[in-house]
Amino acid sequence: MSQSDALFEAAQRLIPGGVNSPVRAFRAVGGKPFFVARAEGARIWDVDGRSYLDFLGSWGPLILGHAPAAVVEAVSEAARRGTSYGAPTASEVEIAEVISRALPSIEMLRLVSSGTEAAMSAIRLARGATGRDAIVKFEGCYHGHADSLLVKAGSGGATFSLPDSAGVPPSLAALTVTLPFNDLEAVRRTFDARGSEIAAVIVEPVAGNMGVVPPAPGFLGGLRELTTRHGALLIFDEVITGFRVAYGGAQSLYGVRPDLTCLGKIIGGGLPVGAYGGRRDLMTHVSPLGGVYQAGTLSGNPLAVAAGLATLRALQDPSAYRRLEALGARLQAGLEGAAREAGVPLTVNRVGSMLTGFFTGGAVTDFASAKPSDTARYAKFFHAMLARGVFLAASQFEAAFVSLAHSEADIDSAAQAARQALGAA
Ligand code: KE4
Repeated sequence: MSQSDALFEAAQRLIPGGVNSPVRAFRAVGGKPFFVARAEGARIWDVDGRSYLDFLGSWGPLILGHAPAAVVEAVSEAARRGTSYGAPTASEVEIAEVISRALPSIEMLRLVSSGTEAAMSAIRLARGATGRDAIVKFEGCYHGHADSLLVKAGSGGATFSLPDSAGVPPSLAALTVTLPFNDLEAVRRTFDARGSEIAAVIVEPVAGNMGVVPPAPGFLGGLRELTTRHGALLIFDEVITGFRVAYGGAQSLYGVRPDLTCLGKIIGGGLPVGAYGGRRDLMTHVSPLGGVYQAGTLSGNPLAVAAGLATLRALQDPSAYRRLEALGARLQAGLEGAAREAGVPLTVNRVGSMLTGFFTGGAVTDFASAKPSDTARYAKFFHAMLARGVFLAASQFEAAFVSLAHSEADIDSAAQAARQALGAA
């Protein structure tokens, strides 16, 4: 028995599914997860000594790759001064300044410890600031596991949603409307019918959680216009896209200014950090200034902030995003070429260094067009790539990520592995 299998057996006795986050259990692709021994740069090693080129990057945070020297040094140095104080530190002011300068829509922000906390808090703030209860989200977009966001489209258009998890009260789910991503007409109809009840629209400006789906031209601008007209707030969930698709996030790439933004992943550099922020007149509703309560023992944790600051500083290098774009484009071309040679239908959606290869022939512009993807084919591809030393997301409906630690040779190796995995070589 491999070390990974032995660890997985032990883990399953104590941890649901043997993992601390469901998607790590490989349920969507079959097989058993490998257990990680260490990682460095673009590579990750399992406990049985096998190594893989890593295109998961911990689901997004590791835009610099694994264990970048600047991050390791910053965290080590911070740890020597203590790991948590429950009292404010200079580094929290510094990262707030860095984030606010990068995303000017964020005039004020609060650090939390996960993307879930960021989205949950932004929703509560939107409800508290507007005095309204209804929320609009989009099918296939994921904003963490807060009750109001674990919902699925109800039957028939703009009716309110149903719980998408046991334990979510139908009465709470009913306060969320779930609409098709990129369908501005559906949003318009919903506002015409219920505009005065809607506190906010929350959207991944580039969807990553149905696989990568870019916004249709005019979609984000249309959301901005509709929410403003009806007195609702526009929340961009940039937990993935923040500092990923551009230093200023998707809001800088598409030129649409949200009222509130959720951040996570990259701003923690691989340690637990989330943030929500936006218009000052909204953020002043947050405790202790206003009546919207939110708190956290480890919010702004000095080690996590040190990792985040070191990461954001590295991304201030103007060549960083040109390189991420070039590497992302190279990987997309490699995957498309492999599929073409093998005669396999593959639609690759990409924004910068985040991309998804959907095993379908048609365009993928929302969850309805993503769902017909051949998930069995993806599972086979995932394991064939793993066997060739390439680690992708363990689900068709997730994103792959390229980091600044990947070389052109790494990208070409992955493309060659894809040609073999798809039977083209
Ligand atoms: P966390 O609570 O997992 O830090 O963030 C929740 C979240 C919020 N918003 C967006 C757009 C997100 O993508 C996420 C989390 N992403 C998932 C996978 N795409 C994290 C992986 C996991 O659940 O283990």
